Amino acid sequence: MTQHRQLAEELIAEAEKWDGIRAGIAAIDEVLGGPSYKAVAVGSWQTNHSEKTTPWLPNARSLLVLAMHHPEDDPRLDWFDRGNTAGNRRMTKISEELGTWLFKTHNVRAQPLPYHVEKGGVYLKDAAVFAGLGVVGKNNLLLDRKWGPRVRLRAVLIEGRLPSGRPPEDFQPRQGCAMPCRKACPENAFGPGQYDRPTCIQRLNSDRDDPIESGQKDSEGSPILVTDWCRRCEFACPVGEK
Ligand code: B12
Repeated sequence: MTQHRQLAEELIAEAEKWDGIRAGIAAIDEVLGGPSYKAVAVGSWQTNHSEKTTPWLPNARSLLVLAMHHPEDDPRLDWFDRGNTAGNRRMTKISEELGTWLFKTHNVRAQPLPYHVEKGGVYLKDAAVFAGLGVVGKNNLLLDRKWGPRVRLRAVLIEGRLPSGRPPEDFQPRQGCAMPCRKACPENAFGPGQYDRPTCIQRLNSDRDDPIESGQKDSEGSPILVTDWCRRCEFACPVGEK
């Protein structure tokens, strides 16, 4: 086994020690040449996500891609509160700890990337496909081999070039799919035959305008309100564990 292959395997194993995490390696060049970078995004999505833009680590050629299980019965991971979600905070912590481990054990640098592409992140579904974690389904979501669409994704830049995964050929959930996601969408965002971004944005904007009570109170005793984003196209999908 080459040194690089061994490092990649150790890094993936270290990431998968965390509960509910699957990991893979993608080549940056493949991700930057992927379909999302070629697509023209219609409709504008504004967020107040609190993240800093940082320049990319020089000489990084690989991405560690993390998929975190986001079960249906733990909606809190997705609740948007004070500039972030609990799920994103957990993934940032895991990414940082893996970066520290990699430097300490192998003297290789790593850089956790922001969530948003505009702030220096990458298109994460493409990254997950090229890392071999799954495929993009009819609901326009990454279908992880184990958990289907019920995952949240993150990427960490890795110095140097590690051997990467491949889009899985033996996992083809799209074949013969009856597309229940398309009927489940409350906005009929798949009405035109494929995912319509402006229609979906409309729905998520209305979720934001209509926050729910989190069950927690702030220091003054007032209920903390959070955004509970729509997940119907995830929940309707028969692929993977709930
Ligand atoms: C902006 C954004 C939004 C916007 C716009 C979404 C959009 N798709 O355009 C809004 C707010 C509407 C939104 C909605 C949702 N989002 Co969103 N979103 C993002 C974000 C930040 C960027 C996505 C983007 O702009 N893509 C570019 C547009 C042009 O392309 P696209 O529609 O995604 O389609 C591309 C891919 O499907 C890809 N693709 C298709 N087939 C194939 C095949 C191969 C081989 C490859 C390599 C690629 C590929 O190419 C398409 C373009 O041609 C990502 C995080 C990130 N950094 O990637 C999260 C992300 C995609 N969202 C996520 C989620 C969960 C959601 C929602 C369910 C809401 C929620 N509860 O969070 C819905 C689902 C909508 C849907 N069915 O697609 C998750 C997806 C997890 C997963 N399993 O895939 C991500 C990865 C964030 C995360 N927390 O992990 N989102």
